[in-house]
Amino acid sequence: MAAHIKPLVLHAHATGPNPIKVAIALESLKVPFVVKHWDFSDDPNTGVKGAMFLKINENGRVPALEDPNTGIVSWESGACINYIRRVYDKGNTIGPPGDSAQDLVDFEKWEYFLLTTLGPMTGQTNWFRHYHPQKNEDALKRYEAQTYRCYDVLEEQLKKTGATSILGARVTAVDYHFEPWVRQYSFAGLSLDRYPLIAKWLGIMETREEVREAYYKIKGSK
Ligand SMILES: N[C@@H](CCC(=O)N[C@@H](CS)C(=O)NCC(=O)O)C(=O)O
Repeated sequence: MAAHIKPLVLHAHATGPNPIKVAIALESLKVPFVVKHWDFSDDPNTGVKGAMFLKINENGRVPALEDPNTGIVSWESGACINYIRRVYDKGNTIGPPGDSAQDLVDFEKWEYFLLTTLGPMTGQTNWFRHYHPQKNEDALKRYEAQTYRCYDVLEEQLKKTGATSILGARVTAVDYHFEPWVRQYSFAGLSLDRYPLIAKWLGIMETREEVREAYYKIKGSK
C-alpha cells in the first residue's frame, strides 16, 4: 500500500486512548502516517485548546487526521477510522466481517457502544479518580459501576465469539476502538478478575503487531 501514499498526519496526545485507535487502524492497513503530539493546554501553538489546533479541530480534542493525498481533514476517532476504512481498506480487511444487513448493524452497534458508552464511562471514572479537584465518591462510584456494567456486556459478547475478537470471525476496527480503553482498566482503578474473557481478548490484542506498532508510534514504547 505504502509506496505512492503521502504520509497522513495523525494529531495525538502521548497518553489519551482515542488517537491510539486511529494509529492501530492505520498500522493494520500499512497506511504511512506521522504523529504530531499536542498537549492538553490552551497554549496557542502547542495546546489542543489553542488557536493553531482549533483550526484543525474546532472541538479542541485529539485525534484529528489530515490526509494530504485527498485534502480531507477528520476528527472524532469514529469518523477518522471510518474515513480510513472507506479510502484505504478497499479489500475490507478491518470492516464488518460479513456483508448482510445484520453484519453491518452488528459492526456499528459495537462501534457506537464503545464511542458513546464504554469509552466515556471509563473516561469519567478516570476523571473522578485522578483529576477532579474535589473528592467526589458518589460520582466515582456511579462511573465505576457504569464501566463495570459495560464490561458485563462485553464479557457476554466474548462468550459468544470465543474471545478472539469482539465480532467473531476476525479482528476488526471494532476491536481497535475497544483496545486502548479496556487497556486502561488498571489506571481507572478497575479489575478484570470477574472478566476472564475480556482479559483473554486484551492479551491477544496487546500482542498483535499493528497494536504494538501503534503504541510505539504514539508513546515511544510498545
Ligand atoms: N469522542 C472523541 C473524544 C476525543 C477526546 O476526548 N480526546 C481526548 C484525548 S483521548 C482529548 O483530546 N482531551 C483533551 C481535553 O479534554 O481537553 C473521539 O472519540 O475522538
